[in-house]
Amino acid sequence: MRKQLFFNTFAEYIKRYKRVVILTHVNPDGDAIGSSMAFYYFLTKLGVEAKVIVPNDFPGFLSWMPGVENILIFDKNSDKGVEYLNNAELICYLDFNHPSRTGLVHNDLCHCKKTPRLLIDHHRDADFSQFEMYLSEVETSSTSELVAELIQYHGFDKYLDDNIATCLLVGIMTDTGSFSHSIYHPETFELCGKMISPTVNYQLIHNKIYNTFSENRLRLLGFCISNRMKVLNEYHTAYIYLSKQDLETYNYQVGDTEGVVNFPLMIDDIKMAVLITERQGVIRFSFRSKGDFSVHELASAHFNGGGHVNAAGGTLECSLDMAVEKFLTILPQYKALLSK
Ligand SMILES: [Mn+2]
Repeated sequence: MRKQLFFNTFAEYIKRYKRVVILTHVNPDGDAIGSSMAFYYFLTKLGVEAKVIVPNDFPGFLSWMPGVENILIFDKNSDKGVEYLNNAELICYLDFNHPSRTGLVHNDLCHCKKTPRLLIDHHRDADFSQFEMYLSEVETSSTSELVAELIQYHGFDKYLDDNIATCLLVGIMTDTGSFSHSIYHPETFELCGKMISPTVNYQLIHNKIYNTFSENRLRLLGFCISNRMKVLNEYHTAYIYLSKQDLETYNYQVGDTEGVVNFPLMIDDIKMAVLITERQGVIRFSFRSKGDFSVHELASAHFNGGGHVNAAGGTLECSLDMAVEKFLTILPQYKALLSK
């Protein structure tokens, strides 16, 4: 569906539904929470009753954001979550496009297959046949930017307030690494410029997101770089691996490894950075790249994942050692692309 058509028809469309659920992906990040909350506020202003569901808890650095106390965290309160899903007349997917990205919600989502779906997302490979309405733009910084555009279309003067602006700025800021990547057009900056105001202070928001580490989190970052980073100059690649034991040593809290994967890219000539983490029963991969090397291709071909050209994720069910081994085994086939 074309963007303009989505914008033109949205207000009339959404008012047909009385009970709407806004759902985002597992391990929600700044864009997931920011876009979902801004969309929630917008729907409320349009007179549409909405509930926001996240599959599991969000990291502490997002806990100050407006309205997040009303988010239903599914794995803490699944009875209520199931009730919301079953009562919903419309389910909106924000910042993901496949039900498998919803963790524990997935199963219950399958039970309400007949409920219409709406999509607002910037990830690849969406199957549009499952959506009644969709806004899917791969070449956009974030889902928050899409929600910002939607609200701007209906009139910032009428609908933008400090809560919405704050949520959207968090989403765009975090998905672009503070405006350092994934920006495809100048409108990203223009939109942000319009959302900053005397009462929406960008510097303050930035501080709340990035400068609120615990001591343990900063020490874990130092440990990752000093003790757990391997640089493979031949492949212009660096990776960091973390065992469960490592995480326990630093009293790991949700979100503590957020951003760690970006650090190896600070090395000149490193084109791909990888964070390999041992989690409950699975090994999680996080990929980042500079330039046109697609970590999405690599993650979807070998690690049951995907994402964007410069940022992707994946998982393997095996030991940490085997996961590292597997990564090292597939690397040679990308040597030419990484050397470009
Ligand atoms: Mn996003």
